[in-house]
Parts: sequence; C-alpha cells; structure tokens
Amino acid sequence: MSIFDTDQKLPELELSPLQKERLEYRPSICDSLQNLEGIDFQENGLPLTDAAIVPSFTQLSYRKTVIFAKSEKQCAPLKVGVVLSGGQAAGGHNVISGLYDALIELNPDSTLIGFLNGPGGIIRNKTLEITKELLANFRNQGGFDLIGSGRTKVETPEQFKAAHHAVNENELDGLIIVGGDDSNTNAAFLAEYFYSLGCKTCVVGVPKTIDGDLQNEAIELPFGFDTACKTYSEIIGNIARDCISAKKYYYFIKLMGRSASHITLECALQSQPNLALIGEEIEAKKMKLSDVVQQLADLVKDRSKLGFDYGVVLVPEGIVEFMPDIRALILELNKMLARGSADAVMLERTFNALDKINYVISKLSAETRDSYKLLPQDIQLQLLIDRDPHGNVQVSRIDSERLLMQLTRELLTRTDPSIKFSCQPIFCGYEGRSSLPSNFDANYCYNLGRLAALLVARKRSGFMVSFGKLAKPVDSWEPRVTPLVAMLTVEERDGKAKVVIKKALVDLKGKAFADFAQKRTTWRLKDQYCQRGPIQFFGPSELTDTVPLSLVLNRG
Ligand code: FBP
Repeated sequence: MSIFDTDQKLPELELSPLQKERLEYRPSICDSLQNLEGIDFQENGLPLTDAAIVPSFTQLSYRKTVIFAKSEKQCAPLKVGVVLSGGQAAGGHNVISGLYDALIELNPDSTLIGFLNGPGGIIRNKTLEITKELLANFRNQGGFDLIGSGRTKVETPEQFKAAHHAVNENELDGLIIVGGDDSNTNAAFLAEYFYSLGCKTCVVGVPKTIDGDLQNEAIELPFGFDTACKTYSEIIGNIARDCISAKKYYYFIKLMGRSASHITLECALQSQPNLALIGEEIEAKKMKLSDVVQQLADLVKDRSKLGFDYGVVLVPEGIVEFMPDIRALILELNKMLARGSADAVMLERTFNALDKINYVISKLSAETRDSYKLLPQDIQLQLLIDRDPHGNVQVSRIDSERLLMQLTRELLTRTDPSIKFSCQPIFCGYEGRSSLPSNFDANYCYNLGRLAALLVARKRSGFMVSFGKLAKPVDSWEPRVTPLVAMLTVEERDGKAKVVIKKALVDLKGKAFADFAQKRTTWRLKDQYCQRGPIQFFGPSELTDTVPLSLVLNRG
C-alpha cells in the first residue's frame, strides 16, 4: 500500500460567517514554546519500580523529564502521523494545526499525515496527507471530520505488527495519539513495542476527552472538557430560564460523562440548578437507587411547600453504576450474558420482550432480582438489549434521567398523590463534543500539538504532553512532558488484571466539590439559576477567555 493511500472523502460543508471568522483566529502560544529551535529536554533516569508494570516495559525506563535544556540543534525534515481516537472533543483540529505549524517551523520540508477514522486507520494503513491548503478550512473548527476518529484498539499481536508495518511503510519519525485513558495506555504499549524492534518512530500521547476523567498530577485537564461544559451550561441556563418562566415542569437533564461526574459538577457550578447528582458522592454514601429516588421526591415535596412545582435536576450519564445495588445487577448481567454464553444465546432466541425479562428474572440471584424487578419495563429491556460486542451493558445508553423521573413519579403518587409533578427529560450529549472550540480549547490544543511536534523532533518516545497553570493566562502556561509508564497502574477489568491509566473520578475532598457542596443547599429551594449564554469569541477577555470553574477551584 502506498503512502497517502486514502479513500477519505472530505465533506463539502458550507461554512457559516462565524466559522469563517474563526478560521482567522490565531491561537496564543505560551511563552515557553515561542522558540522551538532553542528547546531540548533533559532526562533524569529513574528506574521503573512498580513490580506489576515492570514486566510489560523492559524498554521504556521510568524517566522524569526536565524540560527546557537549551538547544542549538538543526532539525532534519520530519515525517509524522497523527490519529484521533475515541469520542470527539472540541479542539482536535487545533492539535493537528499546532502540530503541522510546528513541524513546518522546525523544518519546512516536514510532512504530516493523518491516520483515518481512528486507530483502525493505523492497522489498515489508511492515511491522508495534511497540507496547509487542507488545514485552512479546519483551523479552530469543531469536530474530528478532517481525519475522523474511531474506537478500535491496537491490542492483539497482529494489530501491533500491522501498526509497525504502517509506521515503517510511511517512514514515520513520530506517531501522535490523541485520546483518553485507553488510547494513551495503548500508546505506552506501542512505544515499548517500537523500541523493542529498534523502530525509529516516537510515540507521543495527547490527552483528550470531554468527560474530564483523564487527569492526574501531570494533566490538569484533557482538552474538550471546557467547550463541552460551556455548551451544556448554556443549554441548562436557557432551560432554567424557561423553567422559572413557565413554572410547570421539572427538567431532568442528563449530561455526558460515562465513568465520572466531572461534567455534571462543572455544569452545576456554572448554572446553579436545584439539584445535581454526583455519582462519586452517591457511591461514597452507598446510596441505592431507592435512596436517590427518595432524595428527588424530598426535593419535589420541599419545593412544593413553597409553591414551586418546578425545578432543574442534573444527572450524570453514568449514575446507575455508582449505586451499589444497580452496579451489582449490571455485573451479574454482564457475566450471565457474556457473548456466546448459554443464557445469551437463549435470550437471542426469545423474541417477546416480556419473555426475555421473565427469563432473566428466573436466572438472577435473589438480591439482584429484587433490584431488577424495581426497574420500569423499558429500562429492564434496555439492560438486556443494548450490549457492547463483549456482551456488557452499555451504561451510557441507559435512559437514567427517564428512569429517575419515572420512579420519582411512582413514589410521589404512592406517598403524596396531591403533589404536582410534571417533568421533561433532556439529554445533553453529542452537541457538546463537536462545538466550535472555546478560546481555551483552541489555545490549549494548538499548544499541545506544538509540544508534541517538539518531542518528535528531539526523538523522545513514550511521553504524554500537557500544560500546568492552565487557570492562568496562556503566556504563563507551563509545558509538561510525562512518561506514559509513570501513569500506568494495574486494575481488575472483567475479572482480569490489566495495565491501565486510571480514570480520575470527582475528588470529594477537592475544592470544586467543596464549593458546590456549600452552595447547593441554597440552590435547592431558592432559585439562583445562572444563564451563562453561548461561548463568546469576541469582546472583553472576561467573556472570551474564561476557564472551567472547577479548574480554577482545584488547581488555581
Ligand atoms: P471518550 O472518552 O472517548 O472521549 O468519549 C466520551 C463520550 O463522549 C462519553 O461521555 C459518552 O458516553 C461516549 O463518549 C459516547 O460514545 P459514542 O460516540 O460511542 O456513543
């Protein structure tokens, strides 16, 4: 297969006046990365000590990198490949722009190629050459459509071989992997594999996910989180204004964030709803589904006493997995209906929905059977049908906002039938992933791309790029380069020990949660909704250059 063998058909989208205006935006570059030629990295060699990780990484030493040694080095032309992995996040096109501009700055004969439609594009060696002309229509734009994305993982020995073949065939000096915790775990393994084969391709990770759950000492925030939260908070603010005008509905708003409630916490701080459920708190307090429903019914009753038969409730997408009873049910269902199991086959052959449900009830243990029976029928069915290729329940597809609405209504009808409870479900999801990136994400991503290019130029492999002091103006952001292996740990997944980058959950001891916990008592009964309005690109910097409130509170 030849280099730049592509079947990618770029959509011919018509750009709106705002999109055209955004093409002209010049992202700010932090002071430390102004002059790329003058920068090199110094390393402190520290041995990898984690006994569980060592056997998988004999090549990558656990290096602490001290960035900013002076350099006089001339850079030869570089060939670099980039891949976008997982769900969209605003700013992906700016990672590519920052990468491209930096490569050309380092040597005008450098080339950048994109692997198409996610890591699957590496395995199949499907590429697109990224040129100045091509990029011209994608700068500061939302989405990932220039090269696409995908959720295929590079995991099997055959896939590793295919990846090696692709980088060799394309003679790549570097492979930039833009993704979340899983994709960057993959990046560490690929870097190790390429090293062991003496392959020159450096692997560099870039932290992406709107969910905000790729955070640690080195990574203050993955990109895309800011834009998604601003987009959702705009919607929540508008809905709250409608709510307080019509005074007749409870709006149950589900927000994306499969495994952590960072988005819900940030949106709560920005929009000040009557109630925001935080999964991590529910888990810490061991609240069952019935406890959460009771909490909701109490809210409705208390507000009703004040004459408020309306309200705004935020629900994180992954909420049910934080409830011990529902988590136990999901785990049991995952085991029972694992792909190819006798029960899974039996269920496939059963066409009637009620028969499916009854079959599962007959198979569940006594404890989980009761939890399952508590659920409304559509959710019972959803748990059986919406399963991923391994047979696992797709938690993000569960209509948790409808589930909570329905159970709250049932409880109120039983206990306080006179209370008025009309509600509307709303899902804030995909629209937050591909919005025009905020200035914060546009700048952040451009700088991430720039730093990734520099790592390849200095032949450093197996690192993640990030920035410190993100709550400060761009000039003072601090570039960080962290060994991917330093982020790895061993966790049990599907009953097996697996090397992974740990997902960061909401820190209940953190300042952002504390601030929220202190204010929420007032928000519960007094309506203090805040309408932040749309993301601003023009005007005073107080409007255009805001950063996530949780970032300011936790890291500011
Ligand atoms: P990533 O972790 O890959 O960035 O994706 C996050 C996310 O946006 C979740 O919040 C959501 O549950 C999921 O993607 C939806 O994925 P899909 O595009 O496969 O429906």
